[in-house]
Amino acid sequence: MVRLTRSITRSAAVRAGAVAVLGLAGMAVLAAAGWAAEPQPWQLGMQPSATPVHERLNAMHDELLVVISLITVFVLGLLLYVMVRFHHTRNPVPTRTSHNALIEFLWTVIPVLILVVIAIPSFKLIYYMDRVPNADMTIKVTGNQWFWSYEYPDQDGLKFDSNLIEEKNLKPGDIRLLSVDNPLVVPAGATVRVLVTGVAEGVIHSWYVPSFGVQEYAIPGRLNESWFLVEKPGTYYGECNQICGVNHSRMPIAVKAVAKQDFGKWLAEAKKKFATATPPANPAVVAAAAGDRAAPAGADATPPGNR
Ligand SMILES: [Cu+2]
Repeated sequence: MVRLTRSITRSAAVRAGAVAVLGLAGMAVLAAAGWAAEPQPWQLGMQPSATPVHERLNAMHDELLVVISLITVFVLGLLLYVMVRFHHTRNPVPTRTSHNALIEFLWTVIPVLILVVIAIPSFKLIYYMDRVPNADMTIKVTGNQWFWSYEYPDQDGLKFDSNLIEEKNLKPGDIRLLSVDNPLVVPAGATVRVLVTGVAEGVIHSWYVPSFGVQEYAIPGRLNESWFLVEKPGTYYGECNQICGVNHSRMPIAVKAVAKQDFGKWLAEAKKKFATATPPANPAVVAAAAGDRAAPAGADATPPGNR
């Protein structure tokens, strides 16, 4: 019986070793292949960072992984020790100890200290993500059912819709369920403020680009703010990650970061391509129309911040 147990343990150990070696080999292959800023089959870990925010998120994640691993190993060690040392065969008469001031003090204070150590970098990062440093440009993102619209308020209100490319229309290099007809284009190296909202008749969406570390809810009637600075030119993909209805999986996000001079060229072309037949709405006319609708009188006097 003892021999049987021992041989089972040995074969289990061999199996565990083989799994570990395979896992490490898989990670090495993935690392060697390099990750694009889109999800990869069998990918482990996060997408490579495209922005300073994501670099910090990644670092924070790695730090927490160390903390959580140490805690897990420590607790597992304690459990195993207790199971072996105080097994009824070794310890037939259990102690009746019920209080130990020193241990109770330690197991209260040490977790508090660990939480403080985690909270300090966490708050620093939250404030770093929240504050939009002097933005070079602003982009307004609107969630529709089920596609995104992008607007460049600094560029004469340049505005266009971004729709999924259907599977039958995919060209070589396109990615199924991620490529779109009109990606959002931004200059690499520029700080971009993103304002995210949803159409009034719509539902809540979420503008999420994993490699940017940006996830912002698109809520009808609210304007949420975030920012990103894409360091290298390239195409970065994301998806709506707020379950929003039947076509939730069909409203991907593609952001193309281009060199500054190429961005100027793209802007000129885009302004022609997306020029609308009707001129931009005259603000005075829009205000008057809003006033007509505002009955009972005074309903429109709500300060914008309270809406
Ligand atoms: Cu959505």
